[in-house]
Amino acid sequence: MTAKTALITGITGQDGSYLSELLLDKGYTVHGVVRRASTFNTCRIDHLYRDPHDPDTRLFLHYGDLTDGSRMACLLDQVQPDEVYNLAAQSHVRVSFDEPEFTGDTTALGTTRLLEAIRMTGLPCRYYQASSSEMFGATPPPQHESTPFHPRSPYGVAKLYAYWITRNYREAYGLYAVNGILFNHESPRRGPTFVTRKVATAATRIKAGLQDVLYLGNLDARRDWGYAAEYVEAMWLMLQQEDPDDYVVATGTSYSVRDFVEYSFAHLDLDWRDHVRFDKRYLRPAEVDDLVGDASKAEQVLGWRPRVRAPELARLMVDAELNALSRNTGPTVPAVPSPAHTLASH
Ligand code: NAP
Ligand code: G4F
Repeated sequence: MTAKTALITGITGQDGSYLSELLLDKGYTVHGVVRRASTFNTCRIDHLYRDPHDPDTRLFLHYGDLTDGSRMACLLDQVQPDEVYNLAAQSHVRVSFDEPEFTGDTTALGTTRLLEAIRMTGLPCRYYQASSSEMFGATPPPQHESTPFHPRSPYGVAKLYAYWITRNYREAYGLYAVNGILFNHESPRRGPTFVTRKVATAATRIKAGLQDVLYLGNLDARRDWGYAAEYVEAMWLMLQQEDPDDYVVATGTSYSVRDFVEYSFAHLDLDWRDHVRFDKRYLRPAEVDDLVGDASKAEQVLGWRPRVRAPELARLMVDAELNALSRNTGPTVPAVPSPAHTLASH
């Protein structure tokens, strides 16, 4: 157990929820940055909520936004974290073509705002940047730490800026700052418009007779899909090393979207060809055709290895959807008091 304190941006997202669980299990006090919304947006971390009046509470939430640098500086000063995990981003590749300016502001410049806030407050904290395999884009696989970048979306370009500004603050100011270059990682907590979750949800609803058809875009794209709950361990390990460095985190395997669809439907004894239809609205102006990560550096230095691969991931996600459907609730919405109520009283 540790008495360390961590600050997580993007705590309400898929990875933020798994990372919070991991750090709380390790004895950390965890502070999360939550965007103000007109509805509660904490469903992925509701199960971690404890009444803040309870002296044993170790999870605290604060309103903040990566587009507001002075707020980030205030929070750092208030929280005095040992470790900062920057997971916040406009993270949807297709949406980044519709909102390139917002994506750049949040995903690229938001990183500079946070790093600059760390530099200005002079905190001796360690910094994790959520970099992405989207930065490799058009460069053929396998992709590793020295593979040239060729992003194919405003999101990929914004993440590449964030990657380089992180390296720049490490080189220029001696900050302990690392890039985790994570390949696609999924889970039952994945956002509903990413392809794996969209498929798992729809296949389960089709099996239950609640819908007939699933509309998808490019089925030929290939991804290196891993399990999010395993990937947050790699994030933590990166910040426990003596020296800061950058690491690829991946399974080293590649499957097409079609493969993932087939595994998901077959798990329910369904033939996907009877239900999946094409809709061009889900195509991107430029596609990333094939991602396969070489994570041998992470294995050698961090001792990190993936266990779950796409076929098992598909089954795991469908099982979670079945379970949620039988309880008549989303898999990420447990019926416990919400930390959003604490925020709402601020
Ligand atoms: P996610 O589920 O989309 O979560 C993104 C988080 O960022 C949410 O908590 C979101 O808040 C928050 N956020 C968005 N804009 C913000 C802003 N302007 N200020 C503060 N917070 C903001 O993403 P994820 O899958 O957990 O991924 C975590 C990080 O890793 C992201 O940076 C993503 O780009 C990167 N990444 C993901 C993968 C992957 O396969 N999952 C792979 C490589 C890299 P709301 O809940 O309010 O929307
Ligand atoms: O699930 P996706 O939207 O994920 P994508 O674009 O690979 O991005 C994810 O992984 C990145 C890491 O490489 C992260 F950095 C990023 O934040 C995000 O988490 O799409 C996967 C593939 C694409 O090739 C897309 O064209 O699935 C294809 N696809 C086909 N039909 C679809 C659909 N994608 C979505 N979202 N919806 C469809 O209907």
